[in-house]
Amino acid sequence: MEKQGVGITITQHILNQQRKNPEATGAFTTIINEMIVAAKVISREVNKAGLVDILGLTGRINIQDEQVQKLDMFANQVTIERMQHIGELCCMGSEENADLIDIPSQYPKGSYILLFDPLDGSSNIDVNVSIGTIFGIFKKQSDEINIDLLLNDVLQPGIKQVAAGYFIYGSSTIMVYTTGNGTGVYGFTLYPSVGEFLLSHDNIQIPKKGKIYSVNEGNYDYWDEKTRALVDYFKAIDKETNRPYSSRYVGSLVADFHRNLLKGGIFMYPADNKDPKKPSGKLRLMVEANPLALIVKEAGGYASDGHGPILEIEPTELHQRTPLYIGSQEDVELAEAFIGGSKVE
Ligand code: AFP
Repeated sequence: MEKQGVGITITQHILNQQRKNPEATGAFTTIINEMIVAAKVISREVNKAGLVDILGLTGRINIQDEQVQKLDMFANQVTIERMQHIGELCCMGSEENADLIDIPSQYPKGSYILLFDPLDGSSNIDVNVSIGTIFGIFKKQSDEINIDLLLNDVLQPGIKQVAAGYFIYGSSTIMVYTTGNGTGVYGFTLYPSVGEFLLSHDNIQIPKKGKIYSVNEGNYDYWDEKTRALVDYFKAIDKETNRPYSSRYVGSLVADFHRNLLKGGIFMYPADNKDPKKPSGKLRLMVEANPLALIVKEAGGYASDGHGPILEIEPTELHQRTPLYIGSQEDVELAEAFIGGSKVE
């Protein structure tokens, strides 16, 4: 018989996953459900951004020394306000806040830590290119409740994330998430007419090798020789290895990552010598690289800093940056061979 319903909703999917895990308490379902509410609100604002006076810069500089746009602040505030009352989080960390964000005393605290980039790719807001929200969730390791002492619990390697995901606000609004441990990666599309995220990408698997490389090649002269050799390799003509690769880069990590996750290929943000304050490149380990690294691993791909797995980096700071090579397993291993110096062309 033909299905009369709307398909599998995200809530239904999470509940099904939860039932497979006898230890699950439902906390995760609560966290994700509230993230979805925040994302729906952000998505609505992004969609009407061209119509109201919300575009443009606030003139403020954030902790990363970048100009903060109004929608970034809005997305940050909405996420904090939606997540602080649910009783499952002990603290949050946002790309937009220098310090950890405490849970106000009127709300109960839980044992999970939410780290997020509220609006990734925000320099693309004004030009209608897809932007997104990225998040990773850790479980607290200690019994600590004092916010000043919680940083040690937050600074865990990415492999310890209990879940990670992202929302893309583009031609449609999409959510992709994983709960790690071989449970797979699932994508849901927001159907505005029913107001629900419905399963649209079941058990996503990234091709082992791709044909796309994504990098800001304007930084070529800021890279070291090994990085340049890697990019030259992707561009060189060689029928046997299916080269040259195609170049695709929009400058929104979520959008570039999502395309390569579905089609295969490699996204890179290498270390460079453009800014002495950022020798490891631009991207942040805790709110960008780690969540996407867990997702790509679950989808059969790989994420590296050029020398080893992103997920095994022991963080030392909330806002630390890392070089990032992420995507199809064979392409990222090839990048490691170049960056590590074992492959030279
Ligand atoms: P913005 O949020 O400032 O637009 O930065 C986006 C981002 O963090 C990431 O989404 C992109 O992949 C990367 O920076 C683009 O950086 P470049 O403009 O240096 O290529």
